[in-house]
Amino acid sequence: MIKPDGVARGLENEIFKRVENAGLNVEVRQKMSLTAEQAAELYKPHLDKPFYPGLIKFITSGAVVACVVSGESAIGRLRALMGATDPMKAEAGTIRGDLREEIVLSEYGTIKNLVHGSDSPESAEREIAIFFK
Ligand code: FUP
Repeated sequence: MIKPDGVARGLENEIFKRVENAGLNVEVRQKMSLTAEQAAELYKPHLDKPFYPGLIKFITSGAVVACVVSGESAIGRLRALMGATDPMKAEAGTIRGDLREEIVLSEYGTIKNLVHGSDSPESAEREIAIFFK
């Protein structure tokens, strides 16, 4: 998923280019605004975290692009391409490292890191069902 900061900054094509150049396939892409219910479901694993309320506000603050990405070892390779959660720690050559803003904290106190990627086949299945009925 391209998050609201990536969409607002017009980085969709740049991000898709990087994903496809890495040999992964973007099978489905759809721009949408997440409902409060979708956001809560997506970030259910973070319900107890102090940053959870801000995360929900941030992710519903603008359009996102939900995607289904496929390919050999797609999850691990996409996450490597995304870089570390904190863009200030993300290496050069990664999406978060190369495309980060000077200030990576959102007005909601959460990290603006441009993209989200499922971290396991189980979470991919769970998350795809949130976006695509
Ligand atoms: P990731 O798997 O890299 O997307 O990161 P996490 O699942 O650990 O975190 C989900 C989102 O919560 C991150 F993308 C950004 C946000 N977050 C914060 O805002 N502050 C934190 O300290 C940790 C995560």
